Amino acid sequence: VLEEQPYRTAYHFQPPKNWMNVFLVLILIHVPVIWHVLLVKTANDESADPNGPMYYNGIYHLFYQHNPYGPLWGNMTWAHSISYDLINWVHLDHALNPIDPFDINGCWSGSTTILPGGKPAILYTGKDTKNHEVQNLAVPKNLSDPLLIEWVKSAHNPIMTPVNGIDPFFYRDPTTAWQGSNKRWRVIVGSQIDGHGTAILYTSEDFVNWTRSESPLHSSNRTGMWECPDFYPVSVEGNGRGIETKYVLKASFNHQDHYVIGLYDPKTDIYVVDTDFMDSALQLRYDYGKFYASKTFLDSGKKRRVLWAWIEETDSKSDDIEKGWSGLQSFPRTVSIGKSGEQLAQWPIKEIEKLRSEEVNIHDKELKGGFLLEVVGITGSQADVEVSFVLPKFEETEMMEQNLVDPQLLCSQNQASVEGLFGPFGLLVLASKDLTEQTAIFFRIFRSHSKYVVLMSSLRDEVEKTTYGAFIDVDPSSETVSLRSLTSALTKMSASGLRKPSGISAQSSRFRLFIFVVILTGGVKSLEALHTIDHSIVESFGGEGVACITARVYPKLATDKDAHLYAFNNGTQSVKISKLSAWSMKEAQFFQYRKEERHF
Ligand code: DQQ
Repeated sequence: VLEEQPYRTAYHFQPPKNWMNVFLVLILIHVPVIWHVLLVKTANDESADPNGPMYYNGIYHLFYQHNPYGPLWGNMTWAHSISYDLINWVHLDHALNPIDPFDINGCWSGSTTILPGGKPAILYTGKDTKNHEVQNLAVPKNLSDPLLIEWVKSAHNPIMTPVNGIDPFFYRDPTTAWQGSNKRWRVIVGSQIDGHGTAILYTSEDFVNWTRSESPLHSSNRTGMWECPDFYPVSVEGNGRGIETKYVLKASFNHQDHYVIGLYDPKTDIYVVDTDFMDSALQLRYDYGKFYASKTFLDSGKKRRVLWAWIEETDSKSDDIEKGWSGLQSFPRTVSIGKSGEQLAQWPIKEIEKLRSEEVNIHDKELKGGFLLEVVGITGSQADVEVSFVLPKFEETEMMEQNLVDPQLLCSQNQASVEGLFGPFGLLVLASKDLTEQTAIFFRIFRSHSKYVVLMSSLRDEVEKTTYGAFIDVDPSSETVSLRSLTSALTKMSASGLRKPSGISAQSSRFRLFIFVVILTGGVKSLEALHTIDHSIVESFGGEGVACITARVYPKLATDKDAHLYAFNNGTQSVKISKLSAWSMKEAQFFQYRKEERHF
């Protein structure tokens, strides 16, 4: 199966696909239920935006935009899966099907809210008979069902409509609702008004009758339509003011998820942002690679906020038809305010450690300029890698000619093949033995005015040539910058050793480039990175999670047992790997729930 499907992931969430003629029994200990479940074939699956993730009565629910009839976008339906650990999943029946006049052309994105008394409710966008966007309500059919399998749509639908200047084609994706100080419910809906991205604010007493507020919660004349807005509190340690609560507003536009942080007054609904969308040089984004239509939820059990996102394919539509599926969900990440108090920090949820198996460690290994070190003993196509580099003579860095520019541009001019002083150094993941195929994730250090700049990059194949870049703003007192990435493979590497890289070349037939630009304002001596790799996806975390880059990679040679992992240094100066820990990753379990086989 894996040979036929080298790009299916092992531990990233995907809808069911492969039919296996085995009967599996899953015993779930949290409820006195034994389910008999069967993996069934559902060829042709498309999955997109995560919708309404929630933690409810000890169970994680994930709904998502899903095309049950084909591998491309269309026939939008809310698919529904549940989990006890956010790793292993049971796929349930669809929660919302587009069959009513107010959603006949699609059940588009939305959110869940847990109402007082523990009653969950879905707010979602329906494409109605005229293809207009309207907002609808649905609630569980039977609250005593621990799995909340069936949902009923409200008789009052649609409960919000595009009137008074709202464009019916730019009006969608209601957020999780929250209560302001007068206990009235608030919700925002993404829109574009006079060409400007807008979060239209509504309030309600009863969750059914909604009144549009005079002013939107926020808008920006620097962007167009805001899709999938998200709005939530974060605790920030104020300068001598103790802990204060700030609010994050995320909007999806330009194929990217941008956020702002600000102060929200629950009495007046006035939201004042620190720096507006597209204003700062940093352009705050969750991820500087492929990462869209994301949504967070409060995990009240573990007291953390968890982030999901749609990771689209970057191959062609005909590739998607051939492989019979498209779309992944990111590995769930915790999200909180970073050390600077100005950026969010993300990290794969701790449960990822449950998936780690074989472990390899490298300590205090010098990587001379121009050398390559193979990391052996783990499965390179299915791995989690943490690496920390130390820079011995950090003062001698190259000058950057211009002021800081777009990190993507900066990096595309300084690819892994271009020799520098410090860097490029980093990892080659999903690399073939002869290095004709590789994904390089690397640091490159420059001095810019009084700052050091570190580029972190990765190379990809010919499908999409986009290079990704991220700035990392580092606390001057910190001596460490961190980065992490996750991968997935099947065989163990057999040999280790240092040898001169011969194939790190921009002319390589298949390569990909990610960039992390780290702005160092202090005496940073070490650089850490975390990479998670899973067959066709690499997620990298830098700067202790303030800069993340996710990319899809479609190796032809470096698949499964033929995927290799290397550390490399293509600069002239030596760097030292102070520590590298890599793990093979186990597969997550996915089950298909079948109603008739549920026994109490
Ligand atoms: N996807 C949904 C919309 C949303 C978009 C439709 C974002 O509701 O705006 O599938 O990817």
